[in-house]
Amino acid sequence: MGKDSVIVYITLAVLILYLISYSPKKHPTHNRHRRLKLRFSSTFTNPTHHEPVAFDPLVAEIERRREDNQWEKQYLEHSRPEFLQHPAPAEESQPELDGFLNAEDYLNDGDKFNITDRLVLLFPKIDVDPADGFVTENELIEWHLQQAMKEVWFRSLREMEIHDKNNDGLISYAEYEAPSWVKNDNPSFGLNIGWWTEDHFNASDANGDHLLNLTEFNDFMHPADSKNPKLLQWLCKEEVRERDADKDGKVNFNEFFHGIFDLVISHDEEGHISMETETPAKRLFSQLDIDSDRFLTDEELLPIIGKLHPSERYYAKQQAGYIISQTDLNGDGRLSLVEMIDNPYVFYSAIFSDSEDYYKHHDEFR
Ligand SMILES: *[C@@H]1O[C@H](CO)[C@@H](O)[C@H](O)[C@H]1NC(C)=O
Ligand SMILES: *[C@@H]1O[C@H](CO)[C@@H](O)[C@H](O)[C@H]1NC(C)=O
Ligand SMILES: *[C@@H]1O[C@H](CO)[C@@H](O)[C@H](O)[C@H]1NC(C)=O
Ligand SMILES: [Ca+2]
Ligand SMILES: [Ca+2]
Repeated sequence: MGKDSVIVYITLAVLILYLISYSPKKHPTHNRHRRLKLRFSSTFTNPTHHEPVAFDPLVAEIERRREDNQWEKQYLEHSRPEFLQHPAPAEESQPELDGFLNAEDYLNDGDKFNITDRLVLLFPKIDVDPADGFVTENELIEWHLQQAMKEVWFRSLREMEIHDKNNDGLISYAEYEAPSWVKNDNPSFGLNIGWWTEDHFNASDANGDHLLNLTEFNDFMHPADSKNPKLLQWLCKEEVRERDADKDGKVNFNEFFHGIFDLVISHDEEGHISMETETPAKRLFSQLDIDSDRFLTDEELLPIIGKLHPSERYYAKQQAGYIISQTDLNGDGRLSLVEMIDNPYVFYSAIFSDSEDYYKHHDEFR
């Protein structure tokens, strides 16, 4: 080793020590560097649990690959450090991620994953209706919905591969194995009693061939997002069964008020119903009680089933609303590229290491 390189190394070492000791104080709190953290989703073990989708499709892709056991294995076996040199692409093509020693290091390396550049790249993809240089709440909702749908299909496809033992692209009930927590006799699981049963399976089988193709299987996994009337009816029946405390097969006002009505309020997108008093609950109850027998049947619950089991659109709306509230600094209800670039972490909040609380209220759903 030459004398010059020794000097270079010592200089570097001093510089690094200086940076380590000094940098935390240098950054103002609101702008401190926050480490982006990949999530391991629990949706895999409990598919109806909901988590916010990644705003950035590239992050979603990394998360998906990282969750994928095969990729995980591949990435341990074939880590190829040369890929660490490759920056995130400026165009749509996905980078070779297989070799990244640590995808999180990649996300947190400003030279490879520059959040400003990502937002500049993504902005015109979101600003489409119309493309006027501003991102509206509706554009954000559509964007998140697209990302969520990709996520949902990916999960259903992977789940399908696990269950489809004869590899014919269809699932029979014999092939399907309900998750272990379904069979668990633990009383705390009692509420979920009808899920993943043969009844649930049959209702998902739209064309009645006793097999689920990917569309039907995806509906099976996400009944609230389904358009299949048989499945929606099953979901309503299931709702009655869960709420029916006195086991008479119908929902009376008390059973409606404590359980169903709270959920309707918390998922009311327009915020019309806000008071938690009996009056609006009674009004809604009598609206739903078509035959006025003072009980709600499964058919009568159909109009509000989307509020009891929020759809992906509901969550997309929630995420869009959150982003606007945090980012729309001039209060005109829409986002300019400058506003987005000034608040980059809002868009990556789902993967903040310190974001765990933001979406905690989602946990109430199975
Ligand atoms: C990201 O790129 C922008 C220019 O596009 C640059 O101004 C900024 O310093 C870069 N940030 C990092 C962390 O490298
Ligand atoms: C589901 O459908 C199959 C085939 O028609 C039938 O044999 C089975 O009894 C049904 N199961 C339930 C729980 O309805
Ligand atoms: C599954 O079958 C339904 C008809 O029951 C059809 O509309 C749908 O396109 C099929 N999905 C796939 C992925 O083949
Ligand atoms: Ca099969
Ligand atoms: Ca009852």
